[in-house]
Amino acid sequence: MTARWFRPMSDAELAEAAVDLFRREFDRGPDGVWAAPGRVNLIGEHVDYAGGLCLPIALPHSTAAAVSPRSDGLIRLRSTDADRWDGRLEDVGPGRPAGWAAYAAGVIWALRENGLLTDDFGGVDVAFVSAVPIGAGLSSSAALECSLALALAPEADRAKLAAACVRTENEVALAPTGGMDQAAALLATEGHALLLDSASSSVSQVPFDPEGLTLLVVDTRAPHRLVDGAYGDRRAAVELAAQRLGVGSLRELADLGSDGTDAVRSLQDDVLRRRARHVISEIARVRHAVRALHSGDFGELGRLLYASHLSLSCDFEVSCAELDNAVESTLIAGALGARMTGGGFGGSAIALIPPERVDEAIETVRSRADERGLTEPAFAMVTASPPARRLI
Ligand code: GAF
Repeated sequence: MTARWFRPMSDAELAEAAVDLFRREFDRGPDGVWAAPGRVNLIGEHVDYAGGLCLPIALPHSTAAAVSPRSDGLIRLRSTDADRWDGRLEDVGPGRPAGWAAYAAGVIWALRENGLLTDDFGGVDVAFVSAVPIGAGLSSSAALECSLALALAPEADRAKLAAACVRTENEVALAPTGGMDQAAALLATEGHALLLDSASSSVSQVPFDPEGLTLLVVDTRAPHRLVDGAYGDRRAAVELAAQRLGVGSLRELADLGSDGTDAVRSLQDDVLRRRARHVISEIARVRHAVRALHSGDFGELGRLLYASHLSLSCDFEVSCAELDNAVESTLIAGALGARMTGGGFGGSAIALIPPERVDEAIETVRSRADERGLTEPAFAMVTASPPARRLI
């Protein structure tokens, strides 16, 4: 049996598919088509909402939005992956609408709230086509939000667009996520990982070109949902740990080095202590990873990836059988390092692996998944790709 792949679409394919859907649904052509990528995070997981550092790359897989304005106050949303949604501008606000439309219509509300759309905005028709697999922990929702945000406010500062898309998730879709995914979609650049400092919201580009190595993504295809309570529980625990330790965020302790680690040890509650230990140690690993990338030390980067996975699995408890299998199997097959990426509880893993070991890694992941009765995973080989952009 051949392995299952999830493939990117070229910009031309995406644009054509989005225009086709738009024409079929609305009997006219769009004014333009914009796209935004999914992401994998190399390292720095579950730290963005603690003021931490993360290091995502943009994927070659993008979501496209074909868009034309309206003047009658209607919003009409279409997607190849979801039901049609029609509503009015006044139907959109905190907590509404429900479902996938929150992530698209919510962008309009958030852009207006943040002063990035004029008050006379009169509605819009949108057709989405996505090559980012949905529910795979690869930020399909951020790709959707950011493609539409760029279409509606193309001249706006990209960091401001990202902030509006985070408001969309937090306040309209009610998903208590941090800001990593939207920053990656709008601010990452080709050939680089984006070093995001969530404390200051500042970003810098770190060259990511692992010459002679492949970055393999394993979509476990296990169910994954960030609006489920577990993500919010982790965020609440991290915030409670900071409160008990008398700091505004755990980042403040991470910046103290061993004094910060000692402070975390003083937490009486075992669960809070382990959650905080993950955050502090993960921020340190990001700093090491940036140094490893600058010096081209991919062996060290690999060790950091696996240390991150162990911390996420043991201290933060957001891994699962499917993710552990992807990580262990790729390591057995010769990966330099591997880890779950994104929010966890399902979703995807990454492995940094010599190209001649990729086939064996895929076969090992698949056969061990089969032995354990796990869903058959899907694979992609990825490079650090361009951010959100206009296609036509
Ligand atoms: C999800 C969230 F959307 C991000 O903000 C981040 O917290 C990530 O999980 C975990 O690092 O992708």
